[in-house]
Amino acid sequence: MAKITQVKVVVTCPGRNYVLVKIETDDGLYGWGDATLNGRELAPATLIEQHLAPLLVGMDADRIEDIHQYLARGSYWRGGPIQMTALAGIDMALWDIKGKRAGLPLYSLLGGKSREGALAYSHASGRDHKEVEENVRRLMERGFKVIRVQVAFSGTGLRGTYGVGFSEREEAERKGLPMEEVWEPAPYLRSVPRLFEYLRGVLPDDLELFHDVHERLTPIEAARLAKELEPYHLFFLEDALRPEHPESFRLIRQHTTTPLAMGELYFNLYDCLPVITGQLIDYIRCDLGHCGGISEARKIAAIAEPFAVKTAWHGPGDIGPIVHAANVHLDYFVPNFGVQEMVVFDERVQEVIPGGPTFADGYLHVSDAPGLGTDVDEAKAAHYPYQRTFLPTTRRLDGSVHDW
Ligand code: KDG
Ligand code: MG
Repeated sequence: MAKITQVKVVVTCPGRNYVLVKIETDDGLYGWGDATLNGRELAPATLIEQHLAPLLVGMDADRIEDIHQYLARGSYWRGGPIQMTALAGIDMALWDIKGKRAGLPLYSLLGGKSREGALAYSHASGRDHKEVEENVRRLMERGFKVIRVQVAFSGTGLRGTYGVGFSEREEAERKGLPMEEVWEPAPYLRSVPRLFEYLRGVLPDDLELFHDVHERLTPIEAARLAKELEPYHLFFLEDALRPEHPESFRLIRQHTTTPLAMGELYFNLYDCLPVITGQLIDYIRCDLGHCGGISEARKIAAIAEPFAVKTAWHGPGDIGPIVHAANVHLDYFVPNFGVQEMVVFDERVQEVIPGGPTFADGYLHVSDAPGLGTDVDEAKAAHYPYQRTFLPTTRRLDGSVHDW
């Protein structure tokens, strides 16, 4: 028995906001988790501080699954990004403590290594084909074997598209309010196959490429895109549909063999079930920091295994090094691992949250340190107070709201 004595939330902004959860036990140990929800950071932070911390103090930190069930089901109000992000932060901190008590890295507690490193991907984008190619080549030089590519609609007059940044002038104009993309399906659907046609003509065959739709298409548009991309053999087509439409993946499947990935807007294993058990996707890519943490993700991976669905956990910069470390620990263990998204964190982030995964020759690694191997420098975190920021939003040419 290791009684929880304190649950503390640290919100810090070393370049971007992170919500960090520290749990301490009466045997002198502590663990850190990450409960960051991009653009809504104070919601999970407040939930933990005001509602969950008082429940946790006095509980046995060793009983992670029981605590998980208690917070996920016992509260009546269940699921959704805010609650499952808060739960993820707590869950990771508890696994960190369990690892420290056992003197074992998390991957060892899960069942041990199935591989020596986690195949990783990064992002290349650009205003036109040439710029995307140059950015892909930069990543290849650093050792990447799998690369996500996104391109702006050059020449259409439309502003912004997912994965291609805004100019500093455009950002300054918004004065801290959400950036607004203007997006239309027709030019988008023309631009993506043209990008792949170009890249496949100039890049080596063994380089794996893919694209993130970011849940913007209707089922029939997604089927058309996946079909037109088939000759370019994508590693996968990411998040083609909104999470509300799991059954619509069947339509895409009926038209193409392009592999499909989905999941960063699924918040627990029940959200994932239809696409996994229906074999409607090939990669499940939940966010460990938003789907209830390691406890939920390891079940999702286990359910996916017999349905030939591999894992590709979400790994953008808006979740911190603690979640990225949890990702790679699971990647080491999970037999049906596929690929791992990664970012290189700003030096300030690495100073505040040391011990995250390291990258070498296309693969990610975690250390053998007990628990997750990550830590938080609370004094340094205090130098970077929270700053309100928003995710961008998207409108169509007629001014109506579209999914970002
Ligand atoms: O906060 C939103 C981001 O996490 C998301 O836009 C990143 O789609 C994403 C990805 O695949 O990394
Ligand atoms: Mg994505």
